[in-house]
Amino acid sequence: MASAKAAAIFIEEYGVLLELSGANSFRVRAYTNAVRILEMLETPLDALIAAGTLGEVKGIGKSVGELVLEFADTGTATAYEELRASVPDGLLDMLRVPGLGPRKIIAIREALGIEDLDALALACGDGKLAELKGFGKKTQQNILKGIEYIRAHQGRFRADVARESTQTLFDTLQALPQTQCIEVAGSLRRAKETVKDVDFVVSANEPQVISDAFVAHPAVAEITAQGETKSSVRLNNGIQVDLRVVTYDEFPYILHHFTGSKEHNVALRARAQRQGLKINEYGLYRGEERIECVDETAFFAAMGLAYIPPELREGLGEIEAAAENALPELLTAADIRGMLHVHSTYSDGADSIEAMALAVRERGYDYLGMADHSQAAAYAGGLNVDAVKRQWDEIDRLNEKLAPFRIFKGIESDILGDGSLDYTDDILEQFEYIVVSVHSQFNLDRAKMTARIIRAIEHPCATIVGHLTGRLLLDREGYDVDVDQIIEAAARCGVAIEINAHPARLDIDWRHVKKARDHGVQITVNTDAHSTGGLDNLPYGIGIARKGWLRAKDVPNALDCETIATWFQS
Ligand code: DGT
Ligand code: CA
Ligand code: ZN
Repeated sequence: MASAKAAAIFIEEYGVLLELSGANSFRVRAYTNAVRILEMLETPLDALIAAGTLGEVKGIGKSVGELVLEFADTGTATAYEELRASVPDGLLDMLRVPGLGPRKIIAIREALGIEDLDALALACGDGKLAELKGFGKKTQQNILKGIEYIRAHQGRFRADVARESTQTLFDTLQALPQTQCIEVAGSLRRAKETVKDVDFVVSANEPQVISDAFVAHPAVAEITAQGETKSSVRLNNGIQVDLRVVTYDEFPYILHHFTGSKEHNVALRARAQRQGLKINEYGLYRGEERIECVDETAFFAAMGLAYIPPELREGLGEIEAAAENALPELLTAADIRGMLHVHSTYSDGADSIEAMALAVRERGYDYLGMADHSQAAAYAGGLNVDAVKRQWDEIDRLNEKLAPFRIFKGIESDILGDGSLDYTDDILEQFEYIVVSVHSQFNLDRAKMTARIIRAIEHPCATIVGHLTGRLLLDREGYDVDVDQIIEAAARCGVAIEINAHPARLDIDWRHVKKARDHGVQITVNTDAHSTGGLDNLPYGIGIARKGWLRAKDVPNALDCETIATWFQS
């Protein structure tokens, strides 16, 4: 069994591999087209397979149909595996460089014999790439920048990758009868956007049982350290997991220690010292005597501090605030009342407006803000004015049907090169809210990019700035923009900034969120869902909101339906 989405991703990968292997573009196009068909299937894929009618779907064809069947059955396909084995790994690494697609990679390989990032970086350094037809100096410079970015972030993982790939290992340890307490610690517990490794802390009477189960787990590819209380393993995707097993009494101290951050720990130790106390991994001491703490709350209280949520433990003033009992009451997932910035099949989403609305309602929210792509976004099926009007009609019908649930008529308007928005004002004025985002011309210099976004913010119809820097974590640096000036403009114009909850974005960066909040800027937490499944990315956005010290009152989509409708109008 397989979802149409999984099959579409599989066929898309197959098409990319085929193109990298030098197949002609006519053959490749059959797969690219099939991807779109799979994404838009009206009948569930499983039903088509069960009925044996997949091959009859227009645009699928025999070879794609066979690949999908084998994929649905086994999770892969022989033809795919053979093709994958014939393409050098280095060519796939090159795909991660922004601006390099299969066609350009093939051209580089043919002209210069380059098959990996190192050789590509050398060729850029020597100016060889700029001499190729269709490349030029500017492209060469951008490719080199892209390679440097990838190298600088090697060995780190996105939070969602870390979380999902370690989940079964965690569940296995949690289910052991010998396990008393277990938590994920480290940067993942602090809701960092990327992590170097994952840290588990466990308390148990028989530590060896826990350690044995840990290293014997089927997800483990390599054991890098093995002991009764300390072990480390590497999983198949390369991520390292560290395990510490302690006694029940020691658990709160070790949990705190391995949650970090290092900066927080150092600051807390200094404070403890001033109070005549001493902290180490295993306890909190006055002289030789350990001060007993049943949990982290008691641990902080013993130092005269309010409980500090893990997301705030970055050594950025949280200890001082806890001492004055001035920590914010942080936003929680339960505070969120509606989902803004959601896509549908009108542009590049995989699900209909109704399917998205039902999925949002099912998850317990009161409203949905549609925000499909605008007309300039041809690559993403952006809506021309006719499509916009059809969508408005459909939303009116759905609102009657689904009341009191409410769908707001919004758009994700491209910010054009000069900072103007993507429809005439008479159309823009009819949307209930507008997300403004940059999706083109990423390479403007800092001053031009900043002015461009500020001009969009100053448009009276702008409501929210989408994914402020356009970064793709570990893959693409954000465009160069003066965030302080953007925050100032957003505050002045009453425009909100989004935290894009997609785990590849988490943009605006949490390091800027508190500053925005302190300037009075409202911050929406948006999933930017392109399918119903995308709605489940919300927790990553909540984590970033909490890291940015946000309270429910700072977040417009924590407002109820009527109140946010009023906020849209203001
Ligand atoms: P990362 O790099 O994403 O793995 O980030 P963390 O924070 O998970 O760092 P990690 O795994 O090296 O260490 C986990 C925690 O252990 C860290 O947040 C705080 C604590 N820790 C590690 N090294 C030190 C240190 O030198 N001093 C203190 N006070 N604490 C440390
Ligand atoms: Ca870690
Ligand atoms: Zn966007």
